[in-house]
Amino acid sequence: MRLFVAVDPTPAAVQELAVTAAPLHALPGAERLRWTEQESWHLTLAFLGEVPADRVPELGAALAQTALGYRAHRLRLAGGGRFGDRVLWVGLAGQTWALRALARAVLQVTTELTAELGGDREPELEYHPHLTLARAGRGGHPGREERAALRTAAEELAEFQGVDWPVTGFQLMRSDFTAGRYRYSVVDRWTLGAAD
Ligand code: 2AM
Repeated sequence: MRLFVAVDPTPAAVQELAVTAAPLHALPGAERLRWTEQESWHLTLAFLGEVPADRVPELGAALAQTALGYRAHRLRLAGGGRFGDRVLWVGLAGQTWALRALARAVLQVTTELTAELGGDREPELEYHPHLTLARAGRGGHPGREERAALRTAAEELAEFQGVDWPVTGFQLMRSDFTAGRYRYSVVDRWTLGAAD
């Protein structure tokens, strides 16, 4: 199964972002972008790709151990930008160092497994915490209108400062491609356990 590890913003943070992002859908060309659904908004800590079901228990045990070593922290959704002409994202502010440390630890644990499995994971570039709002280009290169919509939306998001919310845990997510799109479901969830 196709797996990734993610943190979910709280419903209040999601709601606030939904209100902020709504006008962006009306930008010229925005209808050509593939907007992510509010119900699936997440911050990816690590992407694993295909993992056989029989390896999930050992992965879960390693992630449970990781969770014990890290503290709850507070983040805000803030700012925005784009990855090239492909992805519109919202950024993070607050105790991002804590999220980065957690992502590093999760990546280390998951890399041990995925390196052994091979698979379609992309080489790890610098970790850039973000929430993906929209994607451009269906298979091919994004057209001029899509690129313009992505650029304008990124500019509009630059000043966004969301409410403060707690990161209390993370989850192992499963991604299934059905009826023409990816659907996410929670495989397991762990609470951050280090004492203050
Ligand atoms: P992103 O949207 O936060 O960038 C589930 O598929 C999530 O895993 C996606 O939302 C994406 O995170 C990330 N992801 C998907 N395919 C990936 C890949 N090949 N390499 C790295 N991350 C990937």
